[in-house]
Amino acid sequence: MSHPRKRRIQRVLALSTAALLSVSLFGCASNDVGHGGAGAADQRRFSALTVGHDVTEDVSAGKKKSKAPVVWAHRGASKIAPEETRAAYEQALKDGADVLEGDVAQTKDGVLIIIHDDTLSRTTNVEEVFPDRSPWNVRDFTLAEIKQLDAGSWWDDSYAGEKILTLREWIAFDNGRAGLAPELKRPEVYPGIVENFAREMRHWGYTSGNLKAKNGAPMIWVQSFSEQALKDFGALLPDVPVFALVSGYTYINGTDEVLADVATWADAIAGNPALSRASQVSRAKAFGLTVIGEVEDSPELIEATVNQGYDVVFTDVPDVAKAQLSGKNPLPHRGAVVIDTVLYDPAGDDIAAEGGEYVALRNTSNRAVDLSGYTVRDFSNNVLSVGNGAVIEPGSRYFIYVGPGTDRADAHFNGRTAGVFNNTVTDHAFLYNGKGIVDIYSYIA
Ligand SMILES: [Ca+2]
Ligand SMILES: [Ca+2]
Repeated sequence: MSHPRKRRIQRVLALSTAALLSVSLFGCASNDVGHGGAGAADQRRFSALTVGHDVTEDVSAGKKKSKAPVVWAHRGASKIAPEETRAAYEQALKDGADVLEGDVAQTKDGVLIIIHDDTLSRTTNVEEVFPDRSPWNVRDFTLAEIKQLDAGSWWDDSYAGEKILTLREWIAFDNGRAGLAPELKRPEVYPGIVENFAREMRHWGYTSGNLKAKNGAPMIWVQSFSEQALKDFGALLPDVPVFALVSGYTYINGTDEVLADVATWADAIAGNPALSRASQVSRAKAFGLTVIGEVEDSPELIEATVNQGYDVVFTDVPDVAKAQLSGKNPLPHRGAVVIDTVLYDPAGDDIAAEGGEYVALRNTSNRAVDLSGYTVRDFSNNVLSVGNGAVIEPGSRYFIYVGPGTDRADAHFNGRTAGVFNNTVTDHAFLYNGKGIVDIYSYIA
């Protein structure tokens, strides 16, 4: 019995050698989304199969059409509401996300739940509720204990009472409205997670790449950083498309041999649009792989992702991505104050008295702006305050330091003891006022 993925790659190799195979050979093929190839001669099939839907870019200018990438909401709308809660996923649906992403972990009593970190500390009040249970690893708590935790207050008091969802609650909540992209966490941490998860997929009937959500997106993509987990899962449910997260630039920057190998056991690879080039994206597609961007959040980086030809925009801010893709204003709350720069890797230590990491804001107007109510968050949702009563002068900059120091007319110090901005690959900073996100700054370290 031939493995579907192996069959797929054989087809793709045949395509690349037999230069001009009739498009119609594949054009009306089955809708096996997850195994969609994308050789140059295979474009029509790819368009029909991969995710995409046509958007009209400019009707008045003459019905110019192009395929829009699918938008995956990373941990839900995770820069508006607490990540991986019902609130974040509800917001993502409201924002038009095609696919909801969530991380699958396993409780002490073997229940699959949706949480990103290996510990409960960052995104719940576990340290208050269970003060003696350090280091608060997810795997050391039962579901009943985890359900006692508040998974919303850490983000904002208005989300108090949000709970960590079980995988079943997550799937039932979605109810097929959007596609789902569950990420399997490491089997070394959660023994048996792959088999447990495969049982759940069978329970829901999510056993095929042919399934579509009500919004037209592929119903199910399974992803993992663990190659072994994906191979083991593929052996159990070979028709469910899998996405190899491993090292977002490795595969797309790999040799032809590397891509040919990964295509035998995975249907999609990640790329980092801040580092990749369009030719690398198209090359990976020629191996039959769907190419998914690493998390991209600023309108500029989302635009780059689209222009490089990625199949999926994977983002914390599905509202921004959807607006950017449809030619609307991606940041409708944007005002006079913007993020000018992020000093993520200062000379010397990241944290130093009166120095170190900072975010510089810039006032693009000719009037002073009161910064009351403004905050900055980093990619990991650490919050930086701007300082009570701070004012940014006309045309001037104002510095938000991460570490300790004495506030000045043009600077506020947050007194943190560790840096928050990544010194490697891509990272993002978000500026909020009372209305929402007013600017997003993505950088390549
Ligand atoms: Ca994830
Ligand atoms: Ca740093």
